[in-house]
Amino acid sequence: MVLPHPLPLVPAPVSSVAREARMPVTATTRVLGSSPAAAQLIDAVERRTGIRLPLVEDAPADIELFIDQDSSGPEGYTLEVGDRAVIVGADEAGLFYGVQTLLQLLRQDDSGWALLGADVADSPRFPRRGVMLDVARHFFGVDDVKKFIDSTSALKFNHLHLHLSDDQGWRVHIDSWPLLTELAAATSANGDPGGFYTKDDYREIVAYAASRHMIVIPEIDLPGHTHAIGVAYPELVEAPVMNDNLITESARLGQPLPVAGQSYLGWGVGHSSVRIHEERTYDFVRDVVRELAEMTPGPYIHIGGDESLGTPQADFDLFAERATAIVVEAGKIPVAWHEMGSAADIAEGTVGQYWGKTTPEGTHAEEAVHFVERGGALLMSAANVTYLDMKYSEDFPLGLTWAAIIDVRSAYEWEPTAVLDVPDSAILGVEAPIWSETTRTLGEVEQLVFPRAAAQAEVAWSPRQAPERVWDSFRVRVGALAPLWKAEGIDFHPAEEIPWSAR
Ligand code: TNX
Repeated sequence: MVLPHPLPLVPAPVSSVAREARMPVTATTRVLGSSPAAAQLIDAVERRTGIRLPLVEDAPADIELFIDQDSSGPEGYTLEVGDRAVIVGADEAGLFYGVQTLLQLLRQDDSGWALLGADVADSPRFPRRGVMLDVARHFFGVDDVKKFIDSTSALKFNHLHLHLSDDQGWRVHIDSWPLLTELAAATSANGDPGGFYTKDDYREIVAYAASRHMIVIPEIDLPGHTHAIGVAYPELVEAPVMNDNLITESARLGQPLPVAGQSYLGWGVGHSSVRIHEERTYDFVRDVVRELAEMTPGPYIHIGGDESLGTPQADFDLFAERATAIVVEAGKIPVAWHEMGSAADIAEGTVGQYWGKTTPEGTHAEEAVHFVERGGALLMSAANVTYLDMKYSEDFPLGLTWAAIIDVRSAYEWEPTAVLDVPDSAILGVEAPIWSETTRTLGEVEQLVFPRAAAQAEVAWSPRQAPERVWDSFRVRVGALAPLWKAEGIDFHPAEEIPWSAR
């Protein structure tokens, strides 16, 4: 067998050396390990090959999984595949990631299924590697979200940001404000059906994500992107404020303009705001944040902050200060889109999410830097490279174009510490958002997400200086994920830039 070079691993590990021999995988290949990762390995191998590997309780086994806290840093693992395969995780997450790497080494050739021989030592570059799913513009049910968790955690993403509210709908039940889901959840963009998560649904997503080592970050977008709140509670929001772009784009797309108190079916932005000088608004924010915090074990609550185009600057800043303080009072770390960095007294420690371009425009950079001045840190979601809802090419049927047309290579070739003038230690990591204006089904989401999420996974995980961390290597390695994605039923886009492998 010709040794594939480099090994078909994405994200590229810290170090990996191919061995000559391959290890056959058959129905007698025994798995030893008491961690949930062992059962996850067995299930994934069965989905891929049809072979159900036996789980044994005593050595010797052919594939062994165990934890040794001293073996590598947090989330790290080592993996050897020779006559036997051994995965040693530094923790449960590391073991899970070792399993994901093992699954990428599993290949079929003329003599059957086998693991490519390898020595791998690995741990992440950035602690925070995220994806965001917009369930507000189009709603995605619990099963869709679970599938999204499976497919992205396999690339070693460890945070799932859920964009739970926007002008088009409110997607999570809040006991103290029940009309949100009763009156403002039924529709999506274009008048498509909506939906919402009950508290049990939300808890089910959080638990499922945790079983794949993903932390859920819930976002309630404020003070703009709040038209839906006004459908349920008109007294909380201002009348819609039109802007030129909204008017021309709505006309071009044949979409209606927002009307106070009625569900908004277009996807224009910047027209809505909660009432910043009403105390009742802060009662609302406090209740929502409290209820979300109660069912969110992760440390973060995202309170939005983007594109409040109709909100006077001083009001916006006042709101940013009060809303981030409310999150801190609820015992959570606030996360906000970078615009909230305009507020001098934004709560200390707030994490800013930068969505400007890799060459910052306007006031974006100074707003982002202010989070660091306030003892916070930054999450990089540069729109012209990480936005998964941008089209791959002008004629791609799904997606938008405002930030850029993003082919796989441009999604891959950027450096998160080179965008803003802050110390490298202020960059927590990378998040790749998928906004859902144009995607109605999870399959459509997947076409935009795969393969570009794999590019962001590598940017966030792999060492900057790794020899494989170059496009010519990445395109071959990501092409080798095709058989895995097909086995998992992921509707990836077979981009022409990538040499896709059959097996
Ligand atoms: C901008 S960037 C938005 C979203 C849209 C997205 C579409 C940011 C924080 N907000 O409201 O859905 O563009 O690409």
